[in-house]
Amino acid sequence: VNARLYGFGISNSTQTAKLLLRFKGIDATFVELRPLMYPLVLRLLGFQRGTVPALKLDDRRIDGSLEIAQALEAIVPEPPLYPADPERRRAVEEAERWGEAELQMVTRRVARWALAHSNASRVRVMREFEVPLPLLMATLHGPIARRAARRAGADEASVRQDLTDLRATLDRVDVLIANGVIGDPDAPNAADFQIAPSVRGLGCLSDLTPLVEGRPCDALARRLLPDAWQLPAQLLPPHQLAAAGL
Ligand SMILES: N[C@@H](CCC(=O)N[C@@H](CS)C(=O)NCC(=O)O)C(=O)O
Repeated sequence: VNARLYGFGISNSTQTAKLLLRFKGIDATFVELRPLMYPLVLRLLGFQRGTVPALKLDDRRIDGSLEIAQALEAIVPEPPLYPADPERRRAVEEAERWGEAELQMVTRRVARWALAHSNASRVRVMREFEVPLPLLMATLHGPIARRAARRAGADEASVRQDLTDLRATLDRVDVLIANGVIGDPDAPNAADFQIAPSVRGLGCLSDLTPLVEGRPCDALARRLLPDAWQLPAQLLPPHQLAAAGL
């Protein structure tokens, strides 16, 4: 098959699509989109949703990480993304849907709000990544960051709730591992690939690393995604970190 994946590197759902393609042994061309214009670019390319990941598979256009998993499973059944046993399969599908609909959004809201809520946070990121003219670039990126946060529904209150619930959210992933739904190194499944990037993304926010580090879900995320960026500390303000018990 001819596969072309549109996405961007730091996006959790793009990482899911990359893991799925690699697992199925499909050598896709990766097209890295720029954060500002990509919803429009994707629509011009004929995709419906304007979100990443978006996959062109021969003549088909597939939006969304869940849909990509299903399409790949249909054209390349081996190795399987879902267990053969019906009960185990239901558990994996449920975990995958939770990872896609809820966990992904936690990482997305927290990360986008961290960049949107203060110029000082953006300056820290620009400095960390040695972007030239960090003060100017942080200011210029303010409107982009705020719009991205709004699109994800990330505001003061939703992020406070995400942080209040964060330990319980990570516990839920650890329970999935303890119950054998995900985390088998010899037979990773669609839920592993859906959940790991969002856990990895939370751990990469240095403010939150202490909450993630050392957990079974952290080990799983690091095993599947050994290379990751690390964002500097103090992107989230103290009152929000207090909501997470930090
Ligand atoms: N649940 C969808 C979510 C995809 C999604 O929202 N991706 C983000 C990037 S991580 C995006 O493209 N957002 C579009 C926007 O901000 O307008 C999936 O797994 O494919």
